[in-house]
Amino acid sequence: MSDCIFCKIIKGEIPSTKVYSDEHATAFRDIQPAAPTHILIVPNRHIDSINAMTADDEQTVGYLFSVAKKIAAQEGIAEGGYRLIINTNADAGQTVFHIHLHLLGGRRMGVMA
Ligand code: DGP
Repeated sequence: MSDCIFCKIIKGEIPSTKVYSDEHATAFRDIQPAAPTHILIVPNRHIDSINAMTADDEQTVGYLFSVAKKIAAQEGIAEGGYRLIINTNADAGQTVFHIHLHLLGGRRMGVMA
């Protein structure tokens, strides 16, 4: 999508601190980190949200978790632990409508709100 900020990051049209990329997914540091490690893992193909997912997207979205596992090890937080979150629509606080998996770690997480 031409006006999607994450599509622009994937294409390198706007700057970001990328930590991983391959033909299916890209990961970069969140601009407003909520933890010492806060990385967003996104599919290279634009999908608005989990609500917009179709059966064809299952592999792509599932793959984000494999990338998260790899990055958690790379960041040295795999053993200590980490949290993976996908916000969907307003009540969850989704602000960017391109599916993204938040990888949070490097501190002890509180109880989920
Ligand atoms: P969410 O609330 O789940 O939609 O999370 C969107 C996240 O995206 C939020 O934590 C801030 C981050 N974000 C928004 N714009 C940018 C950007 O231009 N660059 C980077 N690196 N992160 C962004």
